[in-house]
Order: sequence, then C-alpha cells, then structure tokens
Amino acid sequence: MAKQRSDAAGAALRDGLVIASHGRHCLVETPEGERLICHPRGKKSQAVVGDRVRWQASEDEGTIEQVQQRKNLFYRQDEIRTKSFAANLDQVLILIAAEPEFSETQLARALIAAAAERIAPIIALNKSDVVAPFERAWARLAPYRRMHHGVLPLSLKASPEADRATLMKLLAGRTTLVLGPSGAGKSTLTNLLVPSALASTAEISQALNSGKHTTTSTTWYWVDDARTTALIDSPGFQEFGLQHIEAMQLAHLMTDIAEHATACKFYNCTHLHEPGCGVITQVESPGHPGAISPSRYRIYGELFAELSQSRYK
Ligand SMILES: Nc1nc2c(ncn2[C@@H]2O[C@H](COP(=O)(O)OP(=O)(O)OP(=O)(O)O)[C@@H](O)[C@H]2O)c(=O)[nH]1
Ligand SMILES: [Mg+2]
Ligand SMILES: [Zn+2]
Repeated sequence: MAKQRSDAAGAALRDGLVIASHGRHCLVETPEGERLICHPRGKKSQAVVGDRVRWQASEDEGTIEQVQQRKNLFYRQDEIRTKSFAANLDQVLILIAAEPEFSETQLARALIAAAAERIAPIIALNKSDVVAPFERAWARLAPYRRMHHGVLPLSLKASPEADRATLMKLLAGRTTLVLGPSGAGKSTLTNLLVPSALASTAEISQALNSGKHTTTSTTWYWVDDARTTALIDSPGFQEFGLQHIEAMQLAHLMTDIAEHATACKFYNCTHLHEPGCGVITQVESPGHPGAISPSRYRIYGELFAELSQSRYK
C-alpha cells in the first residue's frame, strides 16, 4: 500500500525553476513557461531563485516537494542569519558605480563569497558619464583591474546600445546574478537587456550619497525567447557577512594574495607576521613596490581577525 502511494505521488511530481522568492512562498516556472505560486513542503524544500525543484499541484497553487541538488549557492552569512541570493549560477556580475561611492571592503567580500562557491566574477563600474567621481572610483579599482578579467566600464544611461552589446557577449548562454550596492544601476541594467522586466529604478539620494533600496526581492529574467540567457536582479546590499568562511581559507580566496601565498616558508602561514612570508614582501608601500595593494592587504587582515573571532562556527 505504502509503495503504491509513493509511486502515485512520484508520478504527479513536475519539474520547475524558481524565478522569484518572497519570504516562504516562491514563483515557479514550468518547462512550458507557465508560472505559479508554490509553497515549500517543509524546511528541507525551502528554495531560492535559480533552484530546480520538483513540485506537485494543489488547487491553483503548488507545493515544492524536493529541491534538486545545487551546483552552487551564492549566499552571505551574517552573525545571526544566512541570506541566500541565488543558486546554480554561472557567474556574478558585481555592479558598482561612480556614485554612490562604493565600499572596497564590500566588493572584496562579494568576490570572496563568489570564489568560495567557485562562481566566476565580473566587475563592472557604471556611470562613466559622471566624470570626476568615475575617475576617482576607477583609480580606487586599480588592484581589481589587475585581477580576474579586469573591470568593465559602463554608462548604462549615456551609452545603452554600446553597453548592451558588450554585456551580451559576456552574458549570452549563461545564468548571471547581478549584485551590488543600492543605486549602482542593477535594475537599469536588467531593463536594458530585458525590456519586458519593467524593474523599478530610482534616483539615488544625493544628500546621503546612497541608494534607496528600490528592488526588494531577487528575480530571475530570461533575456532571450529561447530561454538560454538569464539575468537575476537582486536588492542592493550594505553588509556582506562571511561567517561561513574559515580564516585560514581567506588567502586562497583572494586572487592577488593567493598568487604569492605559495612562496611562504611555512605551510600554515597566516601572512600576518611570519618570517619568510611570500605575501608580506609583496605588499606595496611608499618606496617599496609590490604586487599587492595596501588596501587589499588591510582588508585581508581585518577579515582574518573577524573570522578568527567568530563564534558562529
Ligand atoms: N548618471 C547615470 N545614472 C545612472 C546610470 N545607470 C543608472 N543610473 C541611475 O542610477 C539610479 C539607480 O539605478 P537603479 O537601477 O535603480 O539601481 P539599483 O542598483 O537597481 O538599486 P537598488 O534596487 O536600490 O538596489 C537611477 O536613477 C538610474 O537612472 C548611468 O550610467 N549614469
Ligand atoms: Mg534595483
Ligand atoms: Zn605567508
């Protein structure tokens, strides 16, 4: 009897893709492109945007019975809570802008979280039409321009057509999470590539030099009718907790530091004070050229202290 029941339930399960999540319920898209609201069966079937799920119809809504195994999960871990952005990503596009002024620490943290899940990052600096602040931001990004694939300059408002063409080359055929502080232009970018998205955008507050948190939930958009290219718009973040990462893992997750950590005398070098450290000798200072910028090394030290003290683990 029990066997028959589970077979019957199994036969009724259908595939779906989570395209938005609002608290406990989420919006699921079927392979045919229909969309419906689904509720998780229990804690184990809590899904995030990008999850592939098995669901079952119940009246006009659905119940998520199972979340398929994830390729990766991009999330942040603060002292008390875990905030999942999205699952099964090919890459994250970290979008910052000339204004509001970006936080280098938050940029470094987002890159570390991506590296920990082996998700390729793209960094883009928007609003090149705001000339002087853009130049300042571009200069601050020097260490990042040397890493990864460099930094992509954009002006989504002033040169939308050129930017669309550049972005499409990087995004085509992939699933990309657009991440960044409030006011950077994430929804502007989404609307440029997916005109039907109609995502709300808002002027940043000049007084506070900060965004207004216009986007409040993470949403998946198809860029093409064939559904091969996807963009995920997300709410701006201010804090990016990395409590899930071990202090001793940090150096491996910071590209510029990792590159020189192989030259250290001690295999368990923390790169903070050890003699014969390959990282410390590469930190640039007045009169001492080096491959690691002082700001990146400072961020490494601060994060190392923060993660060593963490009571979360
Ligand atoms: N000058 C200038 N303004 C831009 C550019 N791109 C976007 N903006 C403006 O920046 C403001 C914020 O853009 P949004 O797209 O709402 O920013 P967001 O990153 O989605 O912000 P949240 O949803 O709050 O996280 C809007 O007023 C946009 O019109 C640009 O290239 N140049
Ligand atoms: Mg937005
Ligand atoms: Zn070292």
